[in-house]
Amino acid sequence: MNLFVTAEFLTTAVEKKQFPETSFPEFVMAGRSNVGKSSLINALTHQKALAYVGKRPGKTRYINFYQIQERLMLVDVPGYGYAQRSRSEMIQYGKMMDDYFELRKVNGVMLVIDCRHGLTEDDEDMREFVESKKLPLLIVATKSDKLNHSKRLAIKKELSETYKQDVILFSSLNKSGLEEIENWCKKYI
Ligand SMILES: Nc1nc2c(ncn2[C@@H]2O[C@H](COP(=O)(O)OP(=O)(O)OP(=O)(O)O)[C@@H](O)[C@H]2O)c(=O)[nH]1
Ligand SMILES: [Mg+2]
Repeated sequence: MNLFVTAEFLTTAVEKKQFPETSFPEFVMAGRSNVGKSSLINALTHQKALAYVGKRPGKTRYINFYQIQERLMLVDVPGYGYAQRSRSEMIQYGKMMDDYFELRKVNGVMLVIDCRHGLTEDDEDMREFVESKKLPLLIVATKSDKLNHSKRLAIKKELSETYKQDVILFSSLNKSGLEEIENWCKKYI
């Protein structure tokens, strides 16, 4: 059975007191705005509109928790690098993310990047942060439908060699890579 089917929206949190009182293993999507984190959640849960997907960046503003029975949690967080945020929003965002990683039982982090752009400076910071917390990290290079087969192979090789990290190419349009991502998660439950 697919790991994340039967997922249901549980709650949205702006600050730590709104975090749910669950302690199931959580997998969280981190990444820049507009790379496709919410689309990845929809693909993993086999639902069309569980997480809100938008054409413009900055669609996910808060931390959204999706619960899978009494077992698991998928967590969608706002993307970083979204320029339209005010200074106070940026501070609130940083605090919310720090609290998230401090307080939750995170079993794995998916660092979602656009396969055409590689890791930005913000992504590098996130990668180092996750490494410092000794959490399992998977680089999900999404929008792979935008590249041809040989480009996809070359990018996967380059990312794996550069970061010595698990890398999966993914497309929320044709769902390639979906099973691989699920299998990665299964290793860390
Ligand atoms: N071609 C293609 N487009 C995608 C893919 N994944 C997401 N998109 C598109 O990219 C845009 C952003 O997708 P989202 O899933 O909302 O991105 P996000 O990372 O959640 O964005 P924020 O919530 O702003 O942080 C939407 O227009 C999606 O349809 C993909 O694999 N291939
Ligand atoms: Mg989103």
